[in-house]
Amino acid sequence: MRNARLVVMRHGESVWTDKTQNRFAGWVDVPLTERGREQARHAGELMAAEGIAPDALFTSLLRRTIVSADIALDVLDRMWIPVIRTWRLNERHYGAFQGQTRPAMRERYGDELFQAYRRSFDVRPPQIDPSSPYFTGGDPRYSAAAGDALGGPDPSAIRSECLKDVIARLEPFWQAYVVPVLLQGSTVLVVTHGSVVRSLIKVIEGVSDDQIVHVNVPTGIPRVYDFRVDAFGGLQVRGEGRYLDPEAAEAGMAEVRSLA
Ligand code: DG2
Repeated sequence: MRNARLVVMRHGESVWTDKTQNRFAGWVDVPLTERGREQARHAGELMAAEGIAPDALFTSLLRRTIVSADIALDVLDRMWIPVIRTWRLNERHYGAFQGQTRPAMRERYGDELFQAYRRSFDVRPPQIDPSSPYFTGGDPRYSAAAGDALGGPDPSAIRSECLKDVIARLEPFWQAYVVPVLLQGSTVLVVTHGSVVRSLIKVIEGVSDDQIVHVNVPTGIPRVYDFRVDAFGGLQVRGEGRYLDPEAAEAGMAEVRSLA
């Protein structure tokens, strides 16, 4: 019987999750703040203290995950592990909210609708206009990914997503690329975004569509899942997911809630 381990982490604070900016990022490729870089270093230290040594890395195509992962792996002296980057681990496409401040969108749509756009399972924010400077449709990183063998939407045509859409585009990638590595008994590090971590929590922990609205994800704190590879070659999760620094995770969740 083999064991496997999955470590999922939202990137460190970005310049748009910083309170002074407080803008929706989605697919806009914003950098980390110095605090975000520090959070990533701390994430590496937390993993080192637990004896976690990732064998493989998965990130989105956005620099806030790429840089966070590099910083954490540098602390662990494991920058050499194989890496796959995919748009399927990108943040939820935030549609017309991309580049806008949270307070302005709350003001425009009212508390209830704003909360539904931000946290519901199946309500998409209004679509982004292709003429917007925050529309990423023409970006070469997405045209290169169009028409891959996994099916689903053409990423350069996506104009808004809800959590349900994220799960649908992530699932085939997960089955094809992440599960086989876990089945080898490896430790997999996935550095991604708030909505993708929420999607993984929902699927792995069986959180209902109604309850997932209450789940917020702190920046830069690794969340660990342990699995057993069963006799039929399936993955059985052992226990619940746990943040490596529960106190900092609680504070981070409260901070995310308070952004709006
Ligand atoms: C945030 C999530 O995602 O914002 O897209 O602005 O920082 O994990 O890439 P990130 C964004 P909220 O849904 O928490 O408002």
